[in-house]
Amino acid sequence: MKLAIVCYPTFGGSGVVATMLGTALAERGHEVHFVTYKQPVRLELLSRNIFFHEVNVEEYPLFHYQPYDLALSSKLVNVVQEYGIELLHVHYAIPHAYAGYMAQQMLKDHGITLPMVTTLHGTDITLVGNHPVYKPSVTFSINHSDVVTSVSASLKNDTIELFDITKHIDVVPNFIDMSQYKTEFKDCDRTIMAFPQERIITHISNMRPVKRIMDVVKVFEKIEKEIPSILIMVGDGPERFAAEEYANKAGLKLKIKWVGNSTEIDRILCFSDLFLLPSEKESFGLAALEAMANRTPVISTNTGGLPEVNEDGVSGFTCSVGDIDGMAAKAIKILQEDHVLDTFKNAAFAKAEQYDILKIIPQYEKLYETVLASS
Ligand code: GMT
Repeated sequence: MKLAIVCYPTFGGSGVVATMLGTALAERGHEVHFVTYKQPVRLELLSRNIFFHEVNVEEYPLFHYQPYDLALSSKLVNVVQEYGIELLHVHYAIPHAYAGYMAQQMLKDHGITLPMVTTLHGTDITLVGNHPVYKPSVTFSINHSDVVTSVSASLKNDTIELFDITKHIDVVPNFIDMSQYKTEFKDCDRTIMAFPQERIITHISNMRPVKRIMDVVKVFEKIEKEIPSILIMVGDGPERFAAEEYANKAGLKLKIKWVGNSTEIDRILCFSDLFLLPSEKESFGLAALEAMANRTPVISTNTGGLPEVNEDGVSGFTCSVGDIDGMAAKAIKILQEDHVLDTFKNAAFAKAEQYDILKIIPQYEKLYETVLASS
């Protein structure tokens, strides 16, 4: 089938999921057109089935805010007509589902019916979409999508609780391509980062307030007092400066490596012993899944969809938001002895296998087929 995928092209989880989905669909023979304002960071264009269409927003002095949703819906109308697109899959409701709905309406004037699948990712529901400024538009675009999916059962419940939803929501969890993790990385050399006696702890995020990266540093501060270890902080964002400043004052300058945004996530995770994700809210926690696929156990909070991904006492532990002592104690329990760490590493990998792309992609394909058959 020919489908258009709309997503954010940045380092956020929704863009990563959309890119992995589109790439996997292209490998399975579908023609996939990405429509967004920049080439998605993880998108490799070298496939005869993958196309990228850039949305350009014309700057005009009259506009205080440039109308991206207008430019996106116009681009969709053009791409759909030019390439004979049969289905639209938008990732992250704001403003993608809204722009998609507008494109659907415009295409009707050309005699074209374009079914739209909307995937809810998290902050489009729990943080941003829920704000009164956006709520009516988000509610409308969810209710007027042909199919709605959410990445966890928890996010589905949040959506039903927070919005006046008349549409059925299918839970299709995020996924990972486990075939990439069945063999050891040849260059997975931990000695480039740490001394042999040190454990390697990692955190990856966009370092927005919801990620609570100060908690990461504070948990690490406690672990480091008991177990020789280093912390690798991957990503960048508004909370980084304060956390870095705190860490330096706490005497952790040489123990924490702030590496910024990275395209080498798997390379870093493959030599990590523990992943910390103390988020305030997380609809799924894709970074935790990536860690687990790399045999890295996870200490996370028990909020949102995290307990669905990180099984407490199996792939790691889950604690209450802000429970720094609890998270540090559980981390020490995992890291103290090699045989315990090995058990958690193996269990984390086994849990990640439940989310193998081969199990999830057919769920999307089935939804596509059903909606195409009924439109
Ligand atoms: O919070 C982020 O890292 C970005 C955000 C996004 O939409 O790009 O992530 C959300 O979607 C991810 C992919 O489905 C989920 O794994 C994240 O849990 C979710 N973030 C939140 O709910 C805070």
